[in-house]
This record gives sequence, structure tokens and C-alpha cells, in this order.
Amino acid sequence: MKLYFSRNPNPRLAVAVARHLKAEVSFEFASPFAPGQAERFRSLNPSLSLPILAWPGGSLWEADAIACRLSRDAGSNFWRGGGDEPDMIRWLSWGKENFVRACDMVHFERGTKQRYRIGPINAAKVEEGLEVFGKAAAILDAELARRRWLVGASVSYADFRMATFLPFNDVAGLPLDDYPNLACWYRRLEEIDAWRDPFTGLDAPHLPPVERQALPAG
Ligand SMILES: N[C@@H](CCC(=O)N[C@@H](CS)C(=O)NCC(=O)O)C(=O)O
Repeated sequence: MKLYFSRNPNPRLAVAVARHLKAEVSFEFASPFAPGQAERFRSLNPSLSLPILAWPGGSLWEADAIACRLSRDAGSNFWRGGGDEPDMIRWLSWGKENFVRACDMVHFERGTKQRYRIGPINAAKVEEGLEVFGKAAAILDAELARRRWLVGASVSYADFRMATFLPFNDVAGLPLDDYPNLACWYRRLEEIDAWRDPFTGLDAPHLPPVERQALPAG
């Protein structure tokens, strides 16, 4: 199987999962939105977004689905099964609507839009994102005061998914350190090689830089 990826947040997440699980996949950098590339990828994912997992005669897109597939293939409980599965699904579902969405909103304005020169930062959108972030981060911080990981006693896909945008916080500037338990949890994640540097040894161009003046102050 082949995992098509870029260095952007959701494909980064899928690469980190594959590496954490030591999945039997090959990795190929892709750029389906680049001129001339769409036709090659449309049959693999009609929306053209990454990550995409492909094999002769089939494909799967969406980082969550790919994580589920790779975890099953590896015989791992990284994607929780059994009694822990509802708890994991709870965090995936809540995260997408709350914490991950908030991180995405702010990162899109301060990161993606600036990298790809698709418009000035919309301050109202950043404010809105920071407000959602504040509420969600407080909930996670209280939860992580009582536990090291979101589900059970070891890291799971719920932790990786929740953290999708945090490796990009140099440009997003989310106030993670205002939430000490959350910040501690993220430091624990960064101790995992596959999370900290999923792209080691892979051939993939770096993301376009964000101009200094677009970075959050401080
Ligand atoms: N819901 C999708 C989101 C996928 C997505 O938004 N992918 C973006 C990167 S974060 C993309 O394909 N960007 C073009 C690229 O990276 O070349 C998932 O979880 O996989």
C-alpha cells in the first residue's frame, strides 16, 4: 500500500500514525492540487485532499479512516477497540467540532493563508477561533489533570488526532502554555519520535515559509 502525503496537518497526522505503527506502507509525496496533478488523483480521492492510502484496485481517504485501517492491519490497539472504543470516538468527534476545529481556524488564517498567499489574516476569524480554543482547551486541561492520555493508560489515536495542528503552533500562536496540563500532555506526545518528526528519511519538500510579519507577536 502507498500513503500519499504532504507536510500539511492532516497528511502529517497520517504519516505519524503509519510510522508509529511501523505500518507496511510506502510513502510518496503528492500535490494533487498542483497544476496538472488532479487527474492522477481524482480516482483515488474525488476531493483531491491528502492523505490518501492506495493499493492496487482501491483507495481510502480521510486521516481517521486511514488510521483505523493501519491500526487494524498492524493488530494494534492504537485505534481502540472493545470497551475503550466509544471513549475514543467521543474524543475524535468532540475534537473535530471543538479543539481541533479551533486550532484549524487560527492556523488557517495565520499559517495556511500566509504560506500559500491566499489573502490577509482575517482578525475576526482568529478571534472566533481563539474563543473556541479557550473553551475547548479548558475542558481538555481539566481532563488531563487526571490522566496522562485521553483514552486509557497509553497513547492512542485520540491523542494524535487531538494534536493535529499543534506541530504548527510556531505559526498559529495558540496560547497552549495557559493550560498547563494540556501543555504537559503535548510535551509527552513530542517525546514520541513518530510524532515529533514523522518525515525523517522521506523525500518531501518543506512547506513554503510564513513571512515574519505574519507571525503572532511574542
Ligand atoms: N478531513 C480530511 C482533511 C484533509 C485535508 O484538509 N488535507 C489538506 C491538508 S491538511 C490537503 O490535502 N492539502 C493539500 C496538500 O497538502 O497538498 C482528513 O482528515 O484527512
